[in-house]
Amino acid sequence: MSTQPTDTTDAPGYPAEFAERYRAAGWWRGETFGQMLRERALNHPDRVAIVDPAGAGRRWTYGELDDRADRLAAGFLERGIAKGDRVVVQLPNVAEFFEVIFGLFRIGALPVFALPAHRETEIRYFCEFTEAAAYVIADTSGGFDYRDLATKVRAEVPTLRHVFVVGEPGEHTALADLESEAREPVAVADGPAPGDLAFLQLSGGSTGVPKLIPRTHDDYIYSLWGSNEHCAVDENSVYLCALPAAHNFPLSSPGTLGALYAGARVVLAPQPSPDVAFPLIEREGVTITGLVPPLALVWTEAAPNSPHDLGTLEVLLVGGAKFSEEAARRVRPALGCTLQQVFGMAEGLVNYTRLDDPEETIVTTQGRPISPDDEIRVVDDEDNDLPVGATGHLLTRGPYTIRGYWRAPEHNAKSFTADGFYRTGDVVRVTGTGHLVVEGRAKDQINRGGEKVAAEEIENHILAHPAVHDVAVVSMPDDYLGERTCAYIVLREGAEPVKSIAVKKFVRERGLAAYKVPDRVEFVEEFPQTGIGKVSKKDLRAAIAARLVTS
Ligand code: OOB
Repeated sequence: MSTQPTDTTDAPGYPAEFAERYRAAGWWRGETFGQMLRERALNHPDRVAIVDPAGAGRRWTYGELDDRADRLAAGFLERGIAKGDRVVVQLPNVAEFFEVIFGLFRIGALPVFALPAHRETEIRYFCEFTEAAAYVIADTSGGFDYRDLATKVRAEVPTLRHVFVVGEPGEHTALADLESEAREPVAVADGPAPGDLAFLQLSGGSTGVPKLIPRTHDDYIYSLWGSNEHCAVDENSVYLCALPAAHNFPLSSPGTLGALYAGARVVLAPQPSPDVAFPLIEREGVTITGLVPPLALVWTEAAPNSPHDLGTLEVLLVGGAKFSEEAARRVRPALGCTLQQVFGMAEGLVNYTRLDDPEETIVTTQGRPISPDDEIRVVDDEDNDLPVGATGHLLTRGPYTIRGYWRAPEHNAKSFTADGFYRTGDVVRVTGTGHLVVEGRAKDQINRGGEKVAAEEIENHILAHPAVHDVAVVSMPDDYLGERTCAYIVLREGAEPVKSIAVKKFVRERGLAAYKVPDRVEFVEEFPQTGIGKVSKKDLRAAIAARLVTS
C-alpha cells in the first residue's frame, strides 16, 4: 500500500506523523472507494443499493452498480480520461450520479462536485480552475437545459474535451454510449491508493470565488464509517437523499456514501418537499434522512396532517445552518423520530448529537465531533485558547479535516494555522459534555438556510454594474431561511437611479446560481464605518434588521 502523502503541489497533504497516527489508531483503513464498492458487490450482489423513483423507477443492486461503474471507468479511460484528471459532475438526484462518481473513483479521476443550481459563471470557473477534462450533466432538469450551458462553457475552456449527458445528448456524448457491453473490467491495481485524492468538494466560502476542497479516500471513508457508528446506520438502514446529492451533508453525513459503505439502501428523492418525500418514506421504509433547517420546519408542519405512514423513520438529521431550539423541540412530537443535529463542513469536521443524548442536549447543541482524534480549539481574535465554555473562534484539526485548499497557497496561509488547524470561521462554545453550540460566524458569508453565499463574490458582481460606486452584502434575519441576503449599494455620483429589481436581474444575467441573487437591495448615500474606517457590516446588519422589524 502506498504511504505517499497527497500531491503537495496541488494541496498540502497530512504530515507523515499524523498520517501514521491516524492509520495506527485505525481511523484510516487503507480502503479506496473503488474497492469498497467492489467488496460490497462481491458480498451481497443482489441487495438493492440505489432506488431512483424518477420516470418508471429504477432499482440497482450492488452488483449492477459495481458493473456499471466498471464499464463507465473503462469508457472514461478509452476517451483519454486518466488518473488525476478532474471531471466536473453536475447532476440532479439520479442513479447515474453514483455510477459516474464510482467510475471516476475507480480510475482515480477526481469528480468536482458542482450543484444543480450552479450556472455559467460558476461552471466556467470550476472547469477553468481545475483544468477539467470533462463535464457530466443531465440533459434537462428543473426546467433548465444543461446542454446549452455545456456548449457555452466548452467553447470557453480549452481543456474541456468531453461533455457527457445523462439522457438526450444533443451535440454532446450520451453517457449511455460510454457503457457498451463489451468493455473489459478495469484492473483495480491501476486505480488510486488510499492516500490519494478522491475528489474536489466545493467550499461555501467567503472569498471572491469558491475554494476547492481536496479529500482523500482514506480520510473521507473514515468520515463515512465514523458517521455510520454515531447515526446507527447498518445494512438494514434505508437512507433518503432529499438534499442535492453532491453536497457534503447528504453525501457523507452519513449520507448516500455512508449508506453504501454499510451495504444499506439509498433512496433518491427528486425533490425534498413532503408531497414527494413522504410517499417515498412510506413506500421504501426509509429509516434515516437529512434536511436543512427550513425543510425540517416544513416537514414538521406537514407531518401531522399527512396521509402517509412515516413510522419507519428513526432518525432525522438536521444541519447546514443553525436549527433553532423551538423548531428542534417540535421534531420528535411531529415526526415520531429522533432528531440528530449535525454541524459539519465540507472541509472536514462533522459533529453529531448522539442518539442517546438527553433530549435537552439534542435540542440545544450542535453535537460533538465524530472522532476522538478531532482536535477542537476555541480561541480569541489573537489565537489565544479560551477557557471551556467561553465563546470564540473554532479551529480544528483531525483525521478527516483538510490541511489546505487545492491550489490556493496564499489563501491557505490565512485559513490554516502554521500547525495545520483549519480556521472554520464559526463562532462557538463548548459545553461541559464536549458538545458544541454554534453562536455565530466571523466569516463574511450569508447562510441562506444551508446555502452559503460569499459576500465578496456577490459584491464583485454588483460592482460590475456601471451605476454602482460601492456595495456591501450582508445577512438579514428571516423566519424561514434563518438569513437572507441584502445588498447595500452606493450609486456613482450623477448616475441615473437604478431600481432594486434591475440589480437583481443584472446579477442573475451574469450567470449565477439563483440563490446568490440578493433578496433585497437598499440604496444609501454612504456606508457606516468602523473606528478604522472600514465598512461596518455589523451596523448594516443591525440597520436592515431594525427596518424589517418596523416595516
Ligand atoms: C455543511 O457544509 P458546508 O461546507 O456547506 O458549510 C459549512 C458551514 C459551517 O462552517 C457552518 O458555518 C455552517 O455551515 N453550519 C452550521 C451547521 N452546520 C453547518 N451552522 C450552524 N449549525 C449547524 N448545524 O453545511 C455540512 C456539511 C456536513 C454535514 C452537515 C453540514
